[in-house]
Amino acid sequence: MSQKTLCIATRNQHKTQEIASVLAAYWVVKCSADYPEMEQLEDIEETGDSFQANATIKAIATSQIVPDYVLADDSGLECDALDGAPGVFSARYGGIPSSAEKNNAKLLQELARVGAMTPEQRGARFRCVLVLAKGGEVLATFDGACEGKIILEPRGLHGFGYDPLFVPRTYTRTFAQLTEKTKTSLSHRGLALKKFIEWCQANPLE
Ligand code: ITT
Repeated sequence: MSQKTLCIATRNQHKTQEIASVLAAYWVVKCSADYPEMEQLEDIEETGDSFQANATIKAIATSQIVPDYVLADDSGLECDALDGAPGVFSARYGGIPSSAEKNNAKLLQELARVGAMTPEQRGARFRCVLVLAKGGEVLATFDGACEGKIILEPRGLHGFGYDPLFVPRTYTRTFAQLTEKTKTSLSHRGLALKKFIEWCQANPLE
């Protein structure tokens, strides 16, 4: 793969960091904030009812403005005991203005409210959908999921979002207690990025 420029269509610096760490070997990685022309774009409304729909909305809107290849990430957490919530509302689950603290507090409160207090009742997964676009056209879509469970109180200082509450299957530590490298080796985003890299190797871009 030659070193082309890839714009990560996100305002979430944690996502950009995780994605850039993996893709920097292949791409010159930028994010939406690196493009002055993006200032003309109002907040992109994520009106879809799936990660795929919202990642597509972000990828198309951004690639209509920036000249480079664009990769959008839509991701979130699904809890079995909450019928898949917070799902596409993960970023703002605890209300607006959003914060990880409010989201995590609401998640613990909701799981307690429905009586899901044992590890067996607290099954959950992170999902990530990545959409590659250029010039307003979708080129490809990649997804990844990571199964695990939600613990009773936050542990760890790394990562972002729900990481201090999520223990991946076969692990005892939360995502926030693992290094970024270990998290990425098993995470929803890491798995989707692996598919993206394999796709780029099979489909060299102009
Ligand atoms: P952009 O739309 O600008 O990309 P965002 O943070 O609003 O930023 P999403 O709409 O995709 O992005 O919401 C993703 C939310 O899901 C994120 O804010 C976290 O609350 C949660 N999330 C996703 N991936 C996560 C991860 O790896 N670790 C912890 N929480 C994660």
